[in-house]
Amino acid sequence: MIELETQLQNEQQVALENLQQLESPEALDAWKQTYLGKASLVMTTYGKMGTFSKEERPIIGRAVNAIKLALEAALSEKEVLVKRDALLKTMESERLDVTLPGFPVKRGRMHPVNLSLREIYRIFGDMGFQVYNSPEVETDDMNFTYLNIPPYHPARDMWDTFYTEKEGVVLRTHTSPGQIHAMREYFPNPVRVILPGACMRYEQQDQSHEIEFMQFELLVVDKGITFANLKGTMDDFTKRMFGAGAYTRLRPSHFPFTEPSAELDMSCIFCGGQGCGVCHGTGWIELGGCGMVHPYVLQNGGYDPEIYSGFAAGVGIDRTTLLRYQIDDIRYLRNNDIRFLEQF
Ligand code: FA5
Repeated sequence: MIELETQLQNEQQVALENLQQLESPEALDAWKQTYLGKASLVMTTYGKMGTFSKEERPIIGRAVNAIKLALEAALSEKEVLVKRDALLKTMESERLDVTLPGFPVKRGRMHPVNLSLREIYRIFGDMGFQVYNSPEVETDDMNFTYLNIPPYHPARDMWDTFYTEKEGVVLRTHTSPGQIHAMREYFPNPVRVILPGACMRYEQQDQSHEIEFMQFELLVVDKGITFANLKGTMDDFTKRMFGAGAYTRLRPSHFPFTEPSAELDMSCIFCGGQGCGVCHGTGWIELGGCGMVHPYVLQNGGYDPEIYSGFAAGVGIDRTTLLRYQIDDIRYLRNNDIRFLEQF
């Protein structure tokens, strides 16, 4: 018994001495295994308790309990120290200087077409127009038939249409179908809306033609709307957008959904109307189509053409952007070149 007690005391001394040398959590685990694990002297002594005499048992029991507690206490104290040292080491090796300047975050910016669109909203907002969004994928009826372009009518050839595999569904070729949506929603109230959005045409791409481009449509319907309202509104818009020096003219034209119809031209802002490369020597730049809403279209929107009249216009926003920023090729707008986009 004396021998076991001495053994236990030696064990404690050796264990505590060893513990002082250890520096890593892994070494502490191994130490725990050796001195407090199943095969350790402490734990095997517990296992043999039944073999000791009645007198020996309390003496050995007390001794082994005291050693176990001492080893456990020493271990947890050491664990705290090892953890703290490890933390200090990583703080030292992975030093982070929070006062260093960070990497600048690259900021995006508005696309020039959206910059133009915002300006257009602002101008027409001033005049009391509301923005009305309508679908980019349309039915054949909305894109054509209700706009007075019946099936198989040659007027459909004015637009190079993307037909989808679904019978009667097309990608809208212009924002004009929005006229029908807006009228049906507003009826019987007056309409004064701007309809912006993407249009798609199967066209040969060149300096001024894209397959996908933006238009905005204007639609005003009320009692007593005249051609003078159309002219005044478009002239005001042009001056506000391109400067007071820009003047306009309406050139007779044809659209199936307006009667009479016109093209809106603006005096060339690059040469002051003298004639230059941009206006092909004519002194005029075309902005879009317009006219008085055709009675058939008014009817399709729900309005009685005997009581109501209205005007509509459709202007290309991409081409407006080219003029505004003096960009010479429409294809720059969508080829996503950061060197181009950064300039706005
Ligand atoms: C129309 O699309 C008519 N819906 C406009 C209209 C509305 C007339 C209301 C009367 C009343 P047009 O096909 O001319 O018209 O197109 C109008 C404008 O869209 C053009 O002046 C041009 O600025 C722009 N545009 C047309 N095709 C393209 C294209 N492929 N790429 C870029 N812009 C285009």
